[in-house]
Amino acid sequence: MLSRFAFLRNGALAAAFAVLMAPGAASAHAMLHSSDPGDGATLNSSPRALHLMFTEECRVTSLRLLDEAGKERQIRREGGREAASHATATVPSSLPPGAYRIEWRAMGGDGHVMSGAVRFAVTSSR
Ligand SMILES: [Cu+2]
Repeated sequence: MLSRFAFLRNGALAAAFAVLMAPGAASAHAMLHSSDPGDGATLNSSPRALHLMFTEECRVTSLRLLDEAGKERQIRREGGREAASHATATVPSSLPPGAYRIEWRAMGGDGHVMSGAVRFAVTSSR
């Protein structure tokens, strides 16, 4: 009986997922799904890398890290420039305490250009 309950529950999840993935939702263009550091995060040490995860594959055409003075900090993009659902950049030198902004720009599979920013703070560097 347990397996039957599991089957029913999976069926309900599949139905809920089908609603979420209905044509209206699926035709929406790619958006930022999540990031690391997350938007609004406060870190007690400099991040070694920045990760952006998108809701679908897109081509990230610009990825910049700015400090609170608006000065661009060096980061190094990882991986190729082909469409992907995530983008990663390493942070070669430790960031001093302060507020930072990751500014990104990407083109979705439907040709729409998206852009956004993720803000985070570093409270002490180690
Ligand atoms: Cu779009």
